Amino acid sequence: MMDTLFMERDPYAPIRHCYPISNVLYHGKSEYQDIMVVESPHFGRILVLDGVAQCDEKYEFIYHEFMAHVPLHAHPNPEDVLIIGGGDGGVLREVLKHPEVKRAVLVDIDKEVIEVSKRFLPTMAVAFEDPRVIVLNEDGYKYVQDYEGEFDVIIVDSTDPVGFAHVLTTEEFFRHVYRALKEEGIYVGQTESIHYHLEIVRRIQRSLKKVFPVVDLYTAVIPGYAGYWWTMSVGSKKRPVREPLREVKVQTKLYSADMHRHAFLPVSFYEKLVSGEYVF
Ligand code: AG3
Repeated sequence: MMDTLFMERDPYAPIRHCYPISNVLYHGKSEYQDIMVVESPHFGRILVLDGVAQCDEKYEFIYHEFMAHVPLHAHPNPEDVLIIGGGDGGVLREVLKHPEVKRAVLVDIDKEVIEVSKRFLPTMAVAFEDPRVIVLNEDGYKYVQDYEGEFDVIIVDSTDPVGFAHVLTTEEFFRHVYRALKEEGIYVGQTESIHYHLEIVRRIQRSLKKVFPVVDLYTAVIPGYAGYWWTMSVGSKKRPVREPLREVKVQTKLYSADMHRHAFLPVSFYEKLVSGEYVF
């Protein structure tokens, strides 16, 4: 029997992931993007936006745990959290595991991503009804501009920083983020893979360094993203972020205090990577 194949269309990766799939559960177009949910025997359900895989049921926990728990444990008391993007609900689910969090605002421009995720990704979209959650379907770039000293942690869980999400990785945007953060605030964003997208990683790190006194980078291996060795960039207003500040009490599959430390690259390699000295 022939497999049905689903080919990713990630225009910025030099390879194309091709998934044997058993089903296309949903395919539609929102005002902003093409939305698809396909079913793979290995990965489970995969959310695909504009042809690029965003998360899959099997490995989403790795990405979502590291996006949420690293900044939340590097902060002494994260009460107010802003998530930009993240309409599938995976980061939100992890953020709400922290009892310190009093308010989690999720701003995703595309409400159809949230609706499709509630229908087809029930293990990710589990936390939208939590009373601490405020969901807004607005432009995250504009939203942050209205706030000053409002959030402890801002997590940008966007699509790739090309196309309409590009503005979420500019120096101007980071200046708005800096202003919207409280005194000890921390920003984290997903910033692509080391080998296939190094120029993007470098550009974002340079922009962050113009705005935040503490800038760092950590990584996690994400089996569903082309390039696998995925980066998360951090900007912190006050403290270094390499050590968890609080005891890890949340239930996770992979994140732990040791994994937090391990996620950060050795400083010597990190510097080579972002300075341009690391070539391959
Ligand atoms: N957001 C970032 C996905 C990046 C995938 N990029 C790629 N495969 N080239 C994921 C949303 C999950 N909450």
